[in-house]
Amino acid sequence: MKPDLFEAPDYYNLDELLTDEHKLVRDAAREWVKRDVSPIIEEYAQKAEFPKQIIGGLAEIGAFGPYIPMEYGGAGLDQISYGLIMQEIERGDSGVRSTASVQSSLVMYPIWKYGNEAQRNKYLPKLASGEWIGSFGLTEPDHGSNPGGMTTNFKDMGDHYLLNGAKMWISNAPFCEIAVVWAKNEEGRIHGLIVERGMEGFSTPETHNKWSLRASATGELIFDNVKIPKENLLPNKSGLGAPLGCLDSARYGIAWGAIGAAMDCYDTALRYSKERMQFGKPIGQFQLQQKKLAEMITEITKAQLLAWRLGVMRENGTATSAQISMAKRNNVDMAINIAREARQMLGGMGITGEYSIMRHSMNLESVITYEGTHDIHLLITGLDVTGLNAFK
Ligand code: TGC
Ligand code: FAD
Repeated sequence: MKPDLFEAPDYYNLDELLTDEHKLVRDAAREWVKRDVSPIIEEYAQKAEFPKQIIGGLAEIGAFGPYIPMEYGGAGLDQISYGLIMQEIERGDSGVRSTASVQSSLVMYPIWKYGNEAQRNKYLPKLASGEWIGSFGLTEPDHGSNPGGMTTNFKDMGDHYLLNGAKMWISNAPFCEIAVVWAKNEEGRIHGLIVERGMEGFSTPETHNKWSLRASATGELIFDNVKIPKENLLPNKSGLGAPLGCLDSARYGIAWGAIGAAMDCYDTALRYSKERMQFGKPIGQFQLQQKKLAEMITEITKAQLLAWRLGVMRENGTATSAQISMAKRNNVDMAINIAREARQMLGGMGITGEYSIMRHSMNLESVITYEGTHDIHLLITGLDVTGLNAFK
């Protein structure tokens, strides 16, 4: 793979909206990605393996629980810093950002928000340091966009719960130490349970043959009469709103992360357009190529503004779930379109692993599907503006 020469576009001087702390956090993550991710990521994507050696670095840049209080081992940062870290990591690879998103927003967040003090103290510091990696089990083979239909269930056996069912498409599953699993009790109410590796009847087979997110490990979570200690139930929130609340946090991070992937594609195509000569000129001198680049930087700038404003609203507690859906949907769509255009600008070279664009393009096919598909987020916006529910 070519050396990482990335220079971040900032067409509207958005750095002026950031504090010194935001810039420090972002620059540290950017440097780490250049040093520890870019040189190895293509090889790991090619061999379809998560590079476990970067887990310590992810913890050091604050990617595991950026906004979780420091008393639990988190970085104690604000929502903009969290977004900027996700942007920088996904600039390197969406699969690496996936690992950080799941750990922070889908595992640490529910333990922090819905767990008790004993659970916070037991799990959060080890998750923040990367000693333990977690996964989040919501999707099932027959229930993806409609998680409320889940059939995974647990029964109260007096001194423990008995968990049965299966989750599919679970990031980090093959090597997770713990899983936050959503299951129905005997009354059909959804609760979160912490399942630990080693519990009898719990297995995590890996999903193979993915063309997308190849540097992220995906798998199943299978529960065959797993005995769950009662203290592993998250006590402070139940119902579908509990997992959906975690998704709000992760979707917000993805809205930033997708900008990173788009910036990397744009920056690569811009540099290539000045170097690649055809018909005696750099291809960047042709109007058709300039149109592509001009549209890319316009869309990136709009996405940056959307994410920044959403971050301000997340920080002051006023962002709605529907506003998060809009940003996730818009920014991932923006990134996937830019990846496609940038790939074309590199001609044949664009399909090789010499450049990051094709990998981003394939990764974004997962990002546009997980955490709520492109169409589901459109329907959430539709419901919000009309008051009419297309899901019922
Ligand atoms: P609905 O009746 O609308 O809502 C049920 C309850 O949930 C509340 N709620 C929310 N609460 C918090 N945050 C949100 N975003 C919420 N959205 C809804 C709602 O108020 C209600 O509460 P209550 O108290 O009245 O019961 O639910 P529905 O069954 O009609 O479904 C709505 C729908 C389709 C929007 C929702 O289920 C959905 O978002 N589906 C998409 C599923 C999804 O996003 N799955 C993601 C799985 S995790 C994943 O992909 C991780 S990838 C990670 C990586 O690698 O980066
Ligand atoms: P389906 O729900 O079957 O949807 C199929 C198509 O139908 C989609 O285009 C969808 O938009 C459309 N559709 C569905 N309902 C409607 C409707 N009402 N109106 C119009 N169109 C509709 N899940 C987890 O729980 N944890 C994870 O860590 C996780 N990681 C993932 C990692 C990867 C790489 C991938 C690919 C997925 C991951 N997922 C995870 C699952 C992901 O959230 C689901 O794939 C996603 O929610 C869609 O569910 P589905 O694949 O079952 O598609």
